[in-house]
Parts: sequence; C-alpha cells; structure tokens
Amino acid sequence: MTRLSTVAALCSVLAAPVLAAPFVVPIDPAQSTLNFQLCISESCSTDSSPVAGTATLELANVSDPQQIWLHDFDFQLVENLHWYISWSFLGSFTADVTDVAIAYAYPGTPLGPNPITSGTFSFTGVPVETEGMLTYSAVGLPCTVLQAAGLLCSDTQSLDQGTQTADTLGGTITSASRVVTLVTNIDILAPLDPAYPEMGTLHVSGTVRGSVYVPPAAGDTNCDGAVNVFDIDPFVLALVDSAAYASAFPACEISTADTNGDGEVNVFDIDPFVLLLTGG
Ligand SMILES: [Ca+2]
Ligand SMILES: [Ca+2]
Repeated sequence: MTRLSTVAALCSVLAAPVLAAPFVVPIDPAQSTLNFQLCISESCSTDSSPVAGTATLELANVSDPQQIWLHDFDFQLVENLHWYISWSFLGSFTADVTDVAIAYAYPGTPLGPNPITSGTFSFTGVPVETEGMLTYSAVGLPCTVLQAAGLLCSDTQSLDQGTQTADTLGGTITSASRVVTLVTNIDILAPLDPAYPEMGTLHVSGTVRGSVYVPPAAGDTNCDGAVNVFDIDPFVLALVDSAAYASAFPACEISTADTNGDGEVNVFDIDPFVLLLTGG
C-alpha cells in the first residue's frame, strides 16, 4: 500500500461516524395512565391503569435529536381492569383483564432511523406482542349479541395472539441538558371483533411518559453524538486547558475526554481516544 492510499484509508475510517449507543427510558407510572373505554350496544364502561415499563431508544444526536431508532419497549398495566355495563332488566356485561402487557416483538432488530420533526416522531407497522387474560360474562341482551357473533356468553381468553402489527407508535422527544423525555400519546379506537364491528368497540387513550439522563459517549468531546475527527481539537483542548474546554463547550462534559475511564483526563487517555476514532 502506498503512503497516499494508507492516508486515504485512514481518513475514510476517521470520517465514518460512530453512532450513539441505545439508552433505556424508564416509564414513570405517576405520569403514565391509559384509559380503556369498552362500549357494547351503545352502552359504555371505562377503567384505567398507570403504566410501567421501559423503552429503549437511540438518537443520532442526544443534544439536538433529529433522528430516532426504536430498539425495544415493554409496557405493563400496573393495575387490572374491570368493566361492568348494565342494560337494567335487559341484561349486563362484566369483564376483567389481568396482567396486561404490550411489548416490541423483535428486540435486537431496531426500527429506524425515523425523522424527528419539531420534536415529533412516529413509527408505522410496529410489530407487538400482547399478554394478559380476559374473563367476561354476559347475561341477557349482550349474551344474544355475542352469540350472534359466534362467541360464548362467558369465556376466558388469553390476550397473547402472537405477533401483531400496531398501526402507529409515535410521540414527542425533547432533550434539555441531555435529559431526554419521551411522551407517547395513545388514542386507538378499534372494534372488539373486526368481523362483527356492530358488537362494540374498545377505545384506548392516554399518555405514557418517561425521562432519563443520557451521558455523552467517551471520546465525543464536542458532544455532537458521534466520535470522529471533529473531536480531536476539543480532546486536545480538554487535555491541556480544562477551563478553556469548559467555556468552549458549555453544554458538554470534560469526562468525555476520560477515554480510559480512570476518572482523570490526562495523557493516558490519548491512546484509547485514538482507538475510539479508528473504531478499535
Ligand atoms: Ca463528536
Ligand atoms: Ca483517563
């Protein structure tokens, strides 16, 4: 290899952006509630539950996110749901669901990158798996409605129907001082049985919210989300003049230059920094 081609090869390696690592957003049950309105023959009952769980995301630039990857999510209802609908002397319908969860079906196979426009993103055709048990009992009029649809008047069913495709999963992403906040607004109105839409509907609505501090990656000394040649000058500045670094990169952290992770920023960080640049 000639010297020129060696330099060219090295430059192409150095120019390749190293993407940020995925991070886990814990869902805050105190700020996350879903409402479930069940309507049968135009009578409705609503119950709600806080939501817990996690979402695993990746952003191309945590400080100013423009692109998002969805790596995983797993949401659980904290409480079980109970519905009771009465048609007076005509009949009644009671239903309970327990241990409800919805999760991304293919963790390890991320979706994206999708654009974040004015803080808003969406994913379509998201594969999901649901868990939980449904128990219901119908007396009188609703029993007749169920039987007309070929269903039993009382039954217990698993909500695990294998991998299904959700229409859309979207929300907003905001980032302030590297604290990333995910807000997902859910509003889904679906027939209880697509084959018999006149039977009734389930309307799921609410908000799922979580925040997490995302530390900058080691070597990303200019905090633009990538470790590349543009981090060389800030790295050198961090090494020789920490005060000048702090004023030049006020939104960044000098710990990004601690590439050997010993808590100090000094000459021993040079070799690991070069390894990060070259993908070693
Ligand atoms: Ca950088
Ligand atoms: Ca160090």
